[in-house]
Amino acid sequence: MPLILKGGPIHFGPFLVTPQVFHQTPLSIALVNLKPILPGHVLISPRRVVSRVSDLTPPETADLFLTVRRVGRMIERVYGASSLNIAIQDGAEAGQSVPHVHAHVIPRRRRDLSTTDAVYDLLDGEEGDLKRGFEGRERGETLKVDDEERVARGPEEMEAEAAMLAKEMAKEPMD
Ligand code: AMW
Repeated sequence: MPLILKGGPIHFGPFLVTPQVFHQTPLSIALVNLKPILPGHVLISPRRVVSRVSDLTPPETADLFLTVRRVGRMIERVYGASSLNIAIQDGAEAGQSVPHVHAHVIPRRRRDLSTTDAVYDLLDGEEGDLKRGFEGRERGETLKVDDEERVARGPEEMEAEAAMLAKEMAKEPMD
């Protein structure tokens, strides 16, 4: 069943992601990832499409991190994790591929990757594309997203995960 959301279409950078959104506040959105590094890897963004953390207003900045905190707590519980990576690549040279501020929230378990810090290489893998994407955009090309090694998920899988996570968010305390 499609997730019904009030308030019209929601964009993540140039992408329409309304069916992938599992939580929203007046200023922030949380969506499932097209190419998660690990199961439960989600993204939190300001609702407004701006590239850099410095573009955010103070209320957007506060709301973004409050949303990261609440969503992170839920993700850790639902995916049976005991830690989280919370990461923002703020600008192309820092590895940002989608020019819309987003915090990665990645649930972590003991020995889930070859090394604990391998997650940074995997995030880094995304950034190669992001840089190419920005450079292409400057040349007037369509924005390319993501490394080609990880497989993009289909809309049905992402919608099902978003519906499951929306239900789990409803169980979270308000604070
Ligand atoms: W960056 O390298 O900009 O810090 O991260 C971009 C993230 O956005 C990656 O995790 C990538 O998988 C994800 N992504 C790219 N396109 C979409 C999309 N259409 N919907 C959801 N996530 C996406």
